[in-house]
Order: sequence, then structure tokens, then C-alpha cells
Amino acid sequence: MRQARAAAPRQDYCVPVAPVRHVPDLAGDARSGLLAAPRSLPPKYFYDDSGSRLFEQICATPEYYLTRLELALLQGHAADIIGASSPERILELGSGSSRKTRTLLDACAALQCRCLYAPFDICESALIEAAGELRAEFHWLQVTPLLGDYQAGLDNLPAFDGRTLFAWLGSTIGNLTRGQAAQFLGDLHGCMQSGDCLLLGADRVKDREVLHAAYNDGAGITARFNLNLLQVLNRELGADFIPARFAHEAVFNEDLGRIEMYLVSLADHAVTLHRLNTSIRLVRGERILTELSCKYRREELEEMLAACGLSIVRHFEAPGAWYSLLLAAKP
Ligand code: AVJ
Repeated sequence: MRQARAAAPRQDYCVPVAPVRHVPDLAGDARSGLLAAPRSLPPKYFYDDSGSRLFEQICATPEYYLTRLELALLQGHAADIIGASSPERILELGSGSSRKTRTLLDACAALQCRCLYAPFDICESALIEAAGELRAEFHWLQVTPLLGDYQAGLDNLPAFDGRTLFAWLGSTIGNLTRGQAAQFLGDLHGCMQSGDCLLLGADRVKDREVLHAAYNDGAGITARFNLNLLQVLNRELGADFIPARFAHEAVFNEDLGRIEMYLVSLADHAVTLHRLNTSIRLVRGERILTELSCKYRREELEEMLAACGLSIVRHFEAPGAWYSLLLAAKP
């Protein structure tokens, strides 16, 4: 009896993927980013429970076109993508709810491509929930959730003997500077085997009005998403930020081809960060950079992939060239 139980597959098990370098926590990032000039914080701290909910709501606003366009591209081209990459494993970086991946798994089912699915995410509850739903929906599918920070954990991925399709979707690449993105793609190339593919979703440079609206939605949800970061800091660092003293700002920096999102102090005031044993003084108009969202040109995406040794297999564009989905292979 005991043995039978021990042998049963664990439904809530995630394979831990250790980071290869030290990854700072919020306290460390706040010390290096918030106490410095100019002030900034990494965007990963947006996603506590309410932040994740708010992001889902952003995706449903009429102005935020990215999620819809990427899903449409995946739906339209999933069979082609699976056919061209014939994966034995799909490894998704930052899989979250794995919602978009269903399009690829549907195509696998239709093409009788019985591959494994390895969602890689930092959020254990999201991994367990997504794995449960996918196992229920795709009976043939073996799901191996990988738990960790994929930016620091690539070198510690479990060994796999077979072709892998790496998926990095959602324009997450936009959160990195162009230099960091090139570096990360190089790291990824380093852990790919010959014949493996990368499926990359990236947002494109376009009219600044369209970009501006996508990050300044009329219902103010992006503003709430941005301001929610202050609640995260209050809770996690024992800080006393008063959200009403800040405004959301998202501007398109044309020279650098990116949206920059800030929290702007509306008054001169001081904030205490108890857990860091310090306080900061903010002057009126002072900004905290909370997120970058880089927008790419078509050639730039292709050159960046080529520069790290990947060859373009497909490049799908949304109408108006608003969004790109690229499939690239390691030769
Ligand atoms: C999840 C990083 C792709 O940059 O568009 C949406 C996050 N921030 N609205 C993006 C976000 C404000 C989003 N990414």
C-alpha cells in the first residue's frame, strides 16, 4: 500500500531549476534600484496576485493589442510551426497560465506529434494549475513543470534527448534592453541542440499614438497595474508609499524604440522602507522607472536572431506589421 502510493505520479510536482548565478530578491533590487539615481525597479515585481489579475485585465482592454494579435498568429500558424519544428518537447519560458500554448498543443494533437510540454516559470501555483488543466485537456500530454528563474537557469535545464521547441512569447523580450535581449538569446542558443527551434513573440515599432494608448488605456487599468507595485513594496519591504502621491506615466521613447513606464511623484515627500532601515526623499516630478517595453523593427529582429547563430525559418506578421512571431532554428 505504502509502495503503491509512493509510486503514483505526483500531480503537483515541479522540477526545481537552480539559478547559475545569484538572483537578487526584492530587497536587493530595491537597494540597488530605488536608492539610486535615476530610480528604477525591475518589472518582475508587478506580478503578485492583484498585479497578475490586473495584467489579465490589461490584455482584455481594447487598446492593448499585443495579446490578441499574438494569439491570432498562433492560431493561424500553429500547424505550420509544429510541422516545421517537429518538436519532441515544447519548453516555454515564462509560461504563466500557458493559455496561448493550447494552440500549439492542439496542432500537435492534429498532427499526431506526441511531444512533452515543459512550462518554465517562477510561479509555482501558476505551474501546478496550468499543468493540471493541460493534463485534463490533453490526455496524451506529459507535462513536466520547471520551477525557477529562466533568465538565470538556462544552464541547469534537465537534460533532454530529442528536438526541443523553445517558446518565448508575449513580447516578454520587450522587458529587456536590446543589449540584454541579445545576450539572453545568445545564452539560449548556447543551451539549444542543433535542430532545436525558438518561437519568439515580439512587439513592433508603430505609430506612437497606438503605442501610447496601449500603455495608457482609457479605463486606467495599466495605471492601477503600475501603482500596484507600491502596494507590493509596502507589503514586502514594510514601506509606507501612499499611492495617491504618485501618477502613472507611460511614454514612447522614439530614439530608443521603447515604451518607458514610470511612477511620478506628485509632491516632495519622504518614504520609509522599514525592512531596508532607510528612507528616501522624492521631489515633485521625480520618476521611478518601473518597466521597459522595447518595440522592434522587422529587420532588427531577424538580425538579432541571426547574430546569435539562429536561422529564420518563418516570420509571421500581424496585420499592419503590428506584431511579429518568429520561428528560428539552430542549424
Ligand atoms: C508582459 C512585458 C509583455 O510590456 O507590454 C503591459 C507588460 N506593462 N502593460 C508589456 C505590460 C504594461 C507587458 N509584457
